[in-house]
Formats: sequence, C-alpha cells, structure tokens
Amino acid sequence: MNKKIVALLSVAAVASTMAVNVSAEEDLITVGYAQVGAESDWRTANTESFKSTFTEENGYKLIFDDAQQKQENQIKAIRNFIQQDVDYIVVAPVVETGWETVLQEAKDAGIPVILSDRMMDVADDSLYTCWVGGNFVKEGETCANWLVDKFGDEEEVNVVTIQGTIGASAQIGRTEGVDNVLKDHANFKILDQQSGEFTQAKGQEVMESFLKSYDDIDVVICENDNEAFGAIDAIKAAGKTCGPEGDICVVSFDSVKAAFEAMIAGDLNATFECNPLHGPRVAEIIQKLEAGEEVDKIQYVDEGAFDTTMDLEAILAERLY
Ligand code: GZL
Repeated sequence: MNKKIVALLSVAAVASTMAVNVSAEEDLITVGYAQVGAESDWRTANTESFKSTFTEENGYKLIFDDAQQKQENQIKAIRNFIQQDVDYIVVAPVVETGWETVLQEAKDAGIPVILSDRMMDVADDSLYTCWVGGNFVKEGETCANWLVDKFGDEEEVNVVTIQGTIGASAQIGRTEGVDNVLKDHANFKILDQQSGEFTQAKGQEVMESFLKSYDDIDVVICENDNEAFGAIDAIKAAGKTCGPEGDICVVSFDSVKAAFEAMIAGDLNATFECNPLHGPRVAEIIQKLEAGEEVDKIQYVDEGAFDTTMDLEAILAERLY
C-alpha cells in the first residue's frame, strides 16, 4: 500500500483514539474530595471506600486531598476544586465551624457540596446539598447505656474521657450522648476529659496523664478506637490491667478490625460502631443529582455495638473494615 496512505491512515487512527479518550475523559464525573487526614484506622477505611468507589471504570475522576487534620488545608483544597471547576465537591469537615465563606464561593461557582462523615455548622444549610454520616449522639448514648447496664448501681463509678478532635462532630456528638445518659446516674462521676485528637499517640499521652492524676479510675471512654489502643498501652505501662477482667474498663467508638482484635485479646471491653463506608452512599447521591432527583438532607449510616459477650472471631471474619 502507498506509504502516504499508510501514514494518513495511522494518523487518523491515533486521532480517533485520542478523540475517544478526550470524549471518555469529558464523560467522567469529576469529584473533588477534601478528606480530614489519615489519623485513624477509621479514616483509612473511609478514604479507601471513596477511592474504590470513585474510579474511572465507575465513570468518575476523583481528585483527592488529605488535609492532615488542618481546616486551612481543607479550605485551600475546596478553592482548588472550584478553580478546576469539578462537578461535585465532597468534604469531611475536620471541625464544624468556619466554612461559610468557602461554601458561598462553591455555591457562586454552581458546584454542589456534599458533606460526608462530619457536619458543618452553618446558618444557611442551602450552602451544602446533603450530609451522610454516623449518628454521633446516638453512639454516645448507646455507649453510656452499656456502661449503666454493666455497672448498675455500683456505689461510685469514676470515669475519664479521652475526647476526639475538639469541635469535630464526632467529638461533640459522642460527648453529648454520653452526658445525656450519665447525667441521670449520680453514681457515675466524670473525673476528667481531654482531647486525644483521635490518634493513638495522643490517646496514650492523655491516659498517662490521667493515671498520674487519679488512682481510682474505673472507666476510660475513648472517642475512637485508636485512642483506646493508646490508653491500653498506658494502662499496662502503669502496671494496671484493663478489659473485662481488668482494673479499668475501656470502651471506644468506630469498631475497626483492630478493636475486635483488642476485645479478643481481653484489653478492650466494647466498641460502638461508626460506619466509614460512605463512598457508595455518596456515589448514590451523585447519581440521583445527575438524574435531577431530590436527595434527603441528612442521611445516617447503619451502626451497631460490639462487646466481649459476642462471638467476636465470627464477626471479625466478616468485617469489611
Ligand atoms: C467519625 C469520624 C471520626 C472517627 C475517628 O465519623 O469523624 O474521625 O471516629 C476519625 O476515628 O478520626
């Protein structure tokens, strides 16, 4: 075949492939995701849920940003998404306040904002389309009711709390939920509460300080599993014991796999679930919005509670996170 014709045909073939790629790229729904950070096992599972859902095969282009638990980084990421004119912005806000300005910028740019995991406290809730996450107050109430069942009318139950990042919805809600219940049980005494920033290292540090200040701690409430892992290390280092047979009862939130391992090892008494698998739920919302459908403003994920009375090995075998 004449060389010129071959050359022309191969250019045409490349051009058509590129055209297909360009149109394929243009058909993707671009999602900018401003993630809190990578502070806990829960967060890792939450990130993985988004990355495994928002793939090109599923019709998405995901632009992911890890804010390292800093609000200013999340605000920068959102502005970056606006500049890139993404189709949707998803945010897991590190704290509840300080978002009005950047949300207004997204609204002015005509880009819907979906909140995942934690909530934003804004006067005008039209600034975000909807929120998907855990019912943190209910988680706290479930935890406190479990403690009331366990300790009953024991004379005096001394409690310390290692809180999450102060101002985060999970911290606000869990603390509120525990208080809602324990305020009606005078035998429970909250000795102290301090933030462990949802990390294992800080959780250990806070528990070390509590153990130096108080020699009669009966319960430590950790506002996530990773703080509990740190608290357990601190309790053991102080020569005390924890778990169902120990000196100190340890309870926590999230219910990641490592929490099941800690319960099986006899270190952790109970964990109250906060489902991190938000990716598919957010994708479902985006598909509805693409189809011009209404979506519910507030969407809770399913959550349970686990303790050492259960068949933890069997449950762990089925856990997705
Ligand atoms: C809860 C989430 C919290 C988890 C922590 O929805 O915001 O943040 O409980 C994580 O593990 O750091």
